[in-house]
Amino acid sequence: MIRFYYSPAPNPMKVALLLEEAGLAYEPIPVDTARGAQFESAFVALNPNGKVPCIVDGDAVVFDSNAILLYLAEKTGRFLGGGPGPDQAGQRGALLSWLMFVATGIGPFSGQAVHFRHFAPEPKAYALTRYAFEAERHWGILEARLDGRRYVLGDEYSIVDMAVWGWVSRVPFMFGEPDIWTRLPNLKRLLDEIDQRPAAQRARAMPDQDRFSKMDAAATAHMFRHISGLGTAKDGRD
Ligand SMILES: N[C@@H](CCC(=O)N[C@@H](CS)C(=O)NCC(=O)O)C(=O)O
Repeated sequence: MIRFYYSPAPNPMKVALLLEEAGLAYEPIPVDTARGAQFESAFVALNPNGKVPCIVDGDAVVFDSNAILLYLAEKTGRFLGGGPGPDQAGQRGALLSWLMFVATGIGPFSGQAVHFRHFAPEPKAYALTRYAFEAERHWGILEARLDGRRYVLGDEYSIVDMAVWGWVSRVPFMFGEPDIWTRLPNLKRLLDEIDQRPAAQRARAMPDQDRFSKMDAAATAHMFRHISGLGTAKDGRD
């Protein structure tokens, strides 16, 4: 049975979706990041980065959401974006490129865009502008990619779409723009389509919201340790 360390945040939710899509047996283990559980030594021993998600599958410990997506897709041989065919190398190239684009671009810039718009102390104008600009540029690239394609890799639903799904519902909050979908209609179409999937509904229903603390002052102290001065994962403190 796979142990799945999670919270209801974008990166763990991608993995919840794949676990549900693949019908894998798993035990969800909540990590209350708003109270610093990600820095407890037992968890840091699994993920030295002190962040969710992380899975334990027998002898394999896998952290970082996109690594977990690839690990589970390869384990099951599903959602890799292309069946056997003449263009397998091309499909593999596209899968890796778009997955890493989400991992290194969409995720980090979106996270920082949310941070600077909603949580960072003043002065923040420069950082807010820079991260909003870069996040929107990355989302614009995905929007263009989805023009004339049902999914990011084409006709087949893959782990790349699941990686996008983890973040895309946060886009209006990220930019402080409820109407932003008028500029990103293909992304909204993808979000709506995946939201309709039973696996997505199970993934969203899975986290018991009562088990996770809210983003209050204690949460920001635990999550923004460069401000609060609390130790980091390196300290491995409980
Ligand atoms: N690169 C990592 C990032 C993981 C990450 O940032 N997780 C967030 C939730 S989406 C988290 O654990 N935040 C708590 C913290 O930063 O202390 C991944 O893709 O899994």
